[in-house]
Amino acid sequence: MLAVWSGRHAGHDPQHEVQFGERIPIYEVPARAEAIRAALEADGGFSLVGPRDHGTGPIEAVHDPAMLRYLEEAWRDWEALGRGGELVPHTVLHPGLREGMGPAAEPSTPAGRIGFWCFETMTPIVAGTYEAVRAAADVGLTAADAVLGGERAAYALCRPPGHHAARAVFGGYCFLNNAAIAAEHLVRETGEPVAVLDVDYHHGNGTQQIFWERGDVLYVSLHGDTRRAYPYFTGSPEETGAGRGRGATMNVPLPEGCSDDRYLDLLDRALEAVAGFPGETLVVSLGLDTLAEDPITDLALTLDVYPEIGRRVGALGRRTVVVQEGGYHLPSLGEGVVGFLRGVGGG
Ligand code: SP5
Ligand code: ZN
Repeated sequence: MLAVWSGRHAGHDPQHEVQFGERIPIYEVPARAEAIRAALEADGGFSLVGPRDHGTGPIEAVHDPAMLRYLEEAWRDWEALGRGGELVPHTVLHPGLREGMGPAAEPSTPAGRIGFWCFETMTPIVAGTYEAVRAAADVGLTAADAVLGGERAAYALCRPPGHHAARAVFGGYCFLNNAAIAAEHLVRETGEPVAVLDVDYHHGNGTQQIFWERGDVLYVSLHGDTRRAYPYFTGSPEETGAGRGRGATMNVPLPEGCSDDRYLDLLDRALEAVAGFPGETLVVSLGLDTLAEDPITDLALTLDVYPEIGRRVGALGRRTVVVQEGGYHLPSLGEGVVGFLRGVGGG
């Protein structure tokens, strides 16, 4: 199987995230991507290639161009103030602030701008962030090109991840929504509907928001029930899309301690929705943070289940782009990803 990756992810290397007012070591680290790459190489069944530069067009088809401009300028403008370290917001634009007064304009200072574009405190910007997020988007797009060129499946080792990034806001370790950018590229190139299946532990609020009113992109997600789990404000089963997108969003909340068997039963429901949706192209947002050992989540999946999840996804018979999202238990990441991909590929 073709696996696309870029070494430029390593420039996004913040040391901390701020959780509940505490500054703790960040979970989303470069070693994640290195562990996965090492496992793909050791396996021998993957050809690793670099990304092709797709420019800003496919990104701006999904995201507010002003947010992309902000990401490009953020670090330089912060440094120009004589600041360094890691750029994290100290205020964010809560909707209640301007209730009844119309939308805010983008502020012009670094302190104001980051709170305008970022929704939380766990997604710091550092010197290499912009290069890394542009590379991650290109990694996803290049994997999408591979299936457009006739590959049955391709893997995009994206880092930083993407599914929490919405059209005009970023957060959740995510800056640009690599899976949504790839999905939209596939819709435009094929003229056909595309399904997105999100198996990261967290609800892909960004992907859901981007395709909320789209009838030609299905979004189906299994995730820790957001009544207890991040990102808290989206992900309920009552959310099914709007306008032309009515019925093209499906959320399947998972209970705390969810076992392999229970997970596979719920996965089958999600896969039924994909099978009933037109089109022959699938994008999978793959997170390994569903694993029992993951340090930030609360399910009970074992490493043995990922090949079976992959096998059931592969049994849909659709050409498939697998995009890397989360997963924070470093010792298991490589085996989990390789197991899933071998399942998809029938290996
Ligand atoms: C892509 C992705 O997986 N993003 C995840 C972002 C989640 N970050 C916040 C999690 C806060 C939950 N608290 C965890 C407690 C750990 N003991
Ligand atoms: Zn996650």
